[in-house]
Amino acid sequence: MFRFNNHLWLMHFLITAAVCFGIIQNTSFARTVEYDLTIDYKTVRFNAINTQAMTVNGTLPAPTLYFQEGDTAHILVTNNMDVATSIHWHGILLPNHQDGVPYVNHPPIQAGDSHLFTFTIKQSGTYWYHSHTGLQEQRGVYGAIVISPKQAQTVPAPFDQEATVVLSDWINENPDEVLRTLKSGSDYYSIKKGSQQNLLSAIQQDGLAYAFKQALQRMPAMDISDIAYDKFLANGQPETIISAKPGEILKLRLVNASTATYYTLQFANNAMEIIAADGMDVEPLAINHFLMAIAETYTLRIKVPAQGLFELRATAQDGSGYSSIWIGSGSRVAAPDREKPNPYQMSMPMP
Ligand SMILES: [Cu+2]
Repeated sequence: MFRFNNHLWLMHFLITAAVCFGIIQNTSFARTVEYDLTIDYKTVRFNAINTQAMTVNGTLPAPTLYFQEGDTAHILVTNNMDVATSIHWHGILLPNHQDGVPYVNHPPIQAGDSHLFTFTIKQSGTYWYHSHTGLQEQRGVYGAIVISPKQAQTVPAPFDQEATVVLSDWINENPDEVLRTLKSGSDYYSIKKGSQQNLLSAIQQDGLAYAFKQALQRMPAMDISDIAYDKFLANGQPETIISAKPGEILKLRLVNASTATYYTLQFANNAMEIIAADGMDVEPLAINHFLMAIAETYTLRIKVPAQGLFELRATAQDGSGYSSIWIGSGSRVAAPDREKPNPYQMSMPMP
């Protein structure tokens, strides 16, 4: 009898403990993080002309969404435009029907409608989100997603601060018009950025043999980027500043949300370290410069080398322009200009 009572007491204790532990777990870990994202038109002026962008909550890029691994995301996307839209969560592990690609995962978000996305955050790192409808991404519907690991942390040692920069390309012309021009096979954009290929430029750039071979094969002139962009942007501006003291160590998350631009990243004349790529931590790699493809994310460890404002320059691969991230304080130390690629050597073997 005594033994039986003792057993019951033990059961009661274990159940109570399990329930309490569950409650504690719920309150300390399983947070629900809510975001309201409204997509609407906005007039912007990047290059002397007012043009119509599509923005999320009125900003370009869209607001950075912060989560912690284990959170439940509740993201309400409202479409205030007069055309359908969508948001795709790029690189996020989630159930297929939450992935946001119209006609693949669920119907588009129609004009005036809202859609609530709900999913559990199962990873950490740097990711991004963007419209998956028509050419809306080119118009400004993109933003970063930053997920911290499960252990609660703000800026982890040995970093003194953390920043996120979204790189993008901007053209004043309506992207649908751009696509029409490209499909017509016109030289319009190569003329606009001065990269058109003809007999004279072939002679000047030592590319006569290459141009002759291309002509024989009836191949049109190739360029690294088909489009002549009006501006390259870092967090929605040609340049952005991250204030830091000499010796400080910065964790810099980069997202390439461009539609058609790869960038070469170079930090003045200093080394930097890649510590994560596409959300995954990697063995730290010290590097002088690197090429960043469309839709990639990288996390860099950057030490402010001395007194000065040092330029981390993102140069478009075709050499047609760049955006700048200035890091530090004081007088400016620019990154060196990169040599423009020779369009007559693009099919040469790599050195
Ligand atoms: Cu994507």
